[in-house]
Amino acid sequence: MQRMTGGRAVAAALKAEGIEHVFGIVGTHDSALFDGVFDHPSIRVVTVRHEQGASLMAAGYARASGKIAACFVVPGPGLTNALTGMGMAHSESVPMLVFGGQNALAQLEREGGHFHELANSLGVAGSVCGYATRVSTPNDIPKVVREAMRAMRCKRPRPAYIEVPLDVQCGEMEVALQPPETYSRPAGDPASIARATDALKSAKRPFIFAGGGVASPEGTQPLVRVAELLGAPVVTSVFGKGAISDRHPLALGDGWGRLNLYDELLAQADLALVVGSRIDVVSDVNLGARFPSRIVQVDIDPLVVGQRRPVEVGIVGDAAAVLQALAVQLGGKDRACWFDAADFRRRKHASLTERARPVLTLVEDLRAALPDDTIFVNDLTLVGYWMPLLLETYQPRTLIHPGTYGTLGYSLPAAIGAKLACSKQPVVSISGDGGFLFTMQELATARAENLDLIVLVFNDNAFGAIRKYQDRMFGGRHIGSELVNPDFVKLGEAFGANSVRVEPKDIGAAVRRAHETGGLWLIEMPFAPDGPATMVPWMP
Ligand SMILES: Cc1ncc(C[n+]2csc(CCOP(=O)(O)OP(=O)(O)O)c2C)c(N)n1
Ligand SMILES: [Mg+2]
Repeated sequence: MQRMTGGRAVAAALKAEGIEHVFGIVGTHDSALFDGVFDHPSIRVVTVRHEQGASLMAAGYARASGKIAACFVVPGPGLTNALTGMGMAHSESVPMLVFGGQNALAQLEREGGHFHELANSLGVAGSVCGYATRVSTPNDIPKVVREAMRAMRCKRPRPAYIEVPLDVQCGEMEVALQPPETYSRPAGDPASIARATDALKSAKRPFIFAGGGVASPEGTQPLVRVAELLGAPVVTSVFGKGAISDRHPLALGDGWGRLNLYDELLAQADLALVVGSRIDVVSDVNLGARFPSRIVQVDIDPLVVGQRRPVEVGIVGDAAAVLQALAVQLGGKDRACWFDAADFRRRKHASLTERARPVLTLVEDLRAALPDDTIFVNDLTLVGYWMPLLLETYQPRTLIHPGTYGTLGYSLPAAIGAKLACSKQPVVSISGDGGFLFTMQELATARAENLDLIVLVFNDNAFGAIRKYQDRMFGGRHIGSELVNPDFVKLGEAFGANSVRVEPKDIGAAVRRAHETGGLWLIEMPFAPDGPATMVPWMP
């Protein structure tokens, strides 16, 4: 037991859990939290320029590394500003630990006109969290942080929210810290694993659909092993991109099959092994309806197993652990692949060249100019929509595509978070002119943190994807979709970024130079590609 304030108890618990970054903004109602980390050199405080930036940074941080960052926000507007990034993390199944300030305990649960008052703040935060609670003494804090860590580490990851009232932040008492704990996730029930093994062995033409749950360094090796043992081609969801290297002979790429490229595979396959994917609207646009009737599904979340399609065998467990067990059970020699993956890749490339030449060239130039471990972070922009289909990736977590919550303005803050988590890897943010202006003030954060970061802004002076949507759905009646923009080069310069405007043909040279020089770069390009097929599933 040690005597300390609630603010210091939060810091001690963060240190004990190995948390290294806090994103946030100080105010009267969270200053004691910030003060608590003052004496902890292992915890870096990153001051953001809007709380949406804090939570989006924490989301990008977790997507890029699997690590958990914390956020400190004031109640009321600080929390509601942060909710967008928390909603994003919820839809992406990534963790973050958000601490919200709150008025003193005696001032709660009545409309007292108190500063930053927000009715039902726990319900508000809880709607985008897997865990949300309020503490009532400093000594509650380590226990509650431990519960939140277990919720994030042992189940499907989701944001966690802990509310710390002012009198708890500032009050002192004896606090018991928690003993260290190794978090573990369920490894799957052996009987189900045995049944899945039999089903997989009986399939003649199996394929694997790998989602975000496999896109980790731990998931890659057993995924590849199972694919080789089965001779099964591997399609990934946008979130599973990189789970298998695009250089592997069994890799067919991202299955957001907007060009119906995968029809042939799906028509022939007799069993799908679906791992770590809820087969959601983003991964499902065309592919979903045509899965074979035999499905073996593995997921950490019992609600996801069988949610979209009936399954022959469902296994609730950590994707990497279950794949590891399946690899052992399958044993034996590698099977030859029943599908001509190399020929498929050639035909896919030819079809994409025909459909999307300008954007394909641009994406290939980008790829060639930067190292294999570069992390690309997309926004909801036309180039971004193409990226999962066109960009080759060689390791997990190197293409971060926004989750189904679909927050415009995601890319820059998420890229900052990714860079802070993975400082040795180059990071590229990809935005349109519209999305960039949602969160561009975080260039100040990137500067303050001295980050090497490449920010690409594709400028068509429009909410281009929506303008195209208006073309198709509303006979070209453009309303609200055309934009009057600032001068992006001057804007970047004002933030201290190296800022240039280049033509798309020069993108390779521009990013190579930015990468070699280091520092913060804003590269604007006039570019307005056609989008891939619609993102709206009900569209006729
Ligand atoms: C918070 C939020 N508001 C609105 C939208 C709707 N929306 C989706 S894409 C888009 C246009 C994005 O424009 P831009 O960033 O310039 O990219 P472009 O489509 O022009 O390539 C809009 C307004 C959204 N996804 N998120
Ligand atoms: Mg635009």
